[in-house]
Amino acid sequence: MADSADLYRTVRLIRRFEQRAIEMVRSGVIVGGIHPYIGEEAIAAGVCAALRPDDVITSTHRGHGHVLAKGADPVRMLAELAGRETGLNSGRGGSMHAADVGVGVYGANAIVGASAAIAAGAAWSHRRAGHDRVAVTFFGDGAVNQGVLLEAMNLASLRRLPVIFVCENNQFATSMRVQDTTAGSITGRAGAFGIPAQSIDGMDPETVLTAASRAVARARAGDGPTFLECLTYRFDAHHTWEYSVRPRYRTDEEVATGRERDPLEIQAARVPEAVRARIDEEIEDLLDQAQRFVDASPEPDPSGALDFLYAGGLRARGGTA
Ligand SMILES: Cc1ncc(C[n+]2csc(CCOP(=O)(O)OP(=O)(O)O)c2C)c(N)n1
Repeated sequence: MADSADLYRTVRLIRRFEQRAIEMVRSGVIVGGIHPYIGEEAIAAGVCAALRPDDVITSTHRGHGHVLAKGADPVRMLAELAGRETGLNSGRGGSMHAADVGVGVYGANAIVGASAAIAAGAAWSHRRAGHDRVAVTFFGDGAVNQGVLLEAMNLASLRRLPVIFVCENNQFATSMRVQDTTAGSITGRAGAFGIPAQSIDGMDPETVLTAASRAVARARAGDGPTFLECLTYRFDAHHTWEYSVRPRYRTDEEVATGRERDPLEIQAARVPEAVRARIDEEIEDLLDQAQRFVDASPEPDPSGALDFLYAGGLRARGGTA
């Protein structure tokens, strides 16, 4: 079981990774921008701490935190964001489609809600193979009205699949407030399928870990899915594109209030200062190493742009096959 220092390490790694990635967006090393996970780190850290290495997750467009918390290499993840050959997916996945099957990351996913069906499928295959591996799917409040998520919940409940549905309710889908998009309640959707659901404080890593551990135990025992609505707040932009466009969908005062409870500070208060200092230093060293790795890594060769698209291979136009 993860202790307080382990959780602090994960929250801190995600926070600093995201801050470095934002700097690299600003300097043009990461092209196309990112969806920062700053403020929501407790959810990835707490849920993934409840999992075994052979359990799997599926993620979202805001997925860096999930990928890191499940154990992907931050160095190769940063190279992936920068589109380098040395990245987790040879630079082809990028920010919104990073995957690392070896550590159970069955992909971030830019299609809102879609990764739930992948998690349900993974859980079903585990069950059929006689394994007790669990699948977690992360998604935002914006996904709760997507048909594919509701279909995945129905299937998971019907077949008692070992899936945990983790809704990261940060109160916004891009610039739309959840109360302007969602009739009824989020947990009520799970109730309609007979899935036990709980609304929890998604800013506290230990609260998330406790709830996720219960859900994992239930899934592993064959008792089926659980739904966790984690109440959280996005501290930064929906997407780094907002830095230049500056849409006004929430006031500065509202953001300041939302940032008052910071998962990093909540977890830091539980860890002795000397331990924190050592962890912080290790993370800065690791991220320095990651940035040097990115700088030294080649850009992909354009002639390979179509590699990996089809199992049978496909050549660029003008090719011979
Ligand atoms: C099916 C689909 N519709 C629309 C979009 C465009 N889109 C990208 S992110 C986003 C908002 C998602 O909000 P939420 O699920 O709450 O996640 P958050 O961004 O708050 O983490 C939308 C609508 C998309 N990627 N996929």
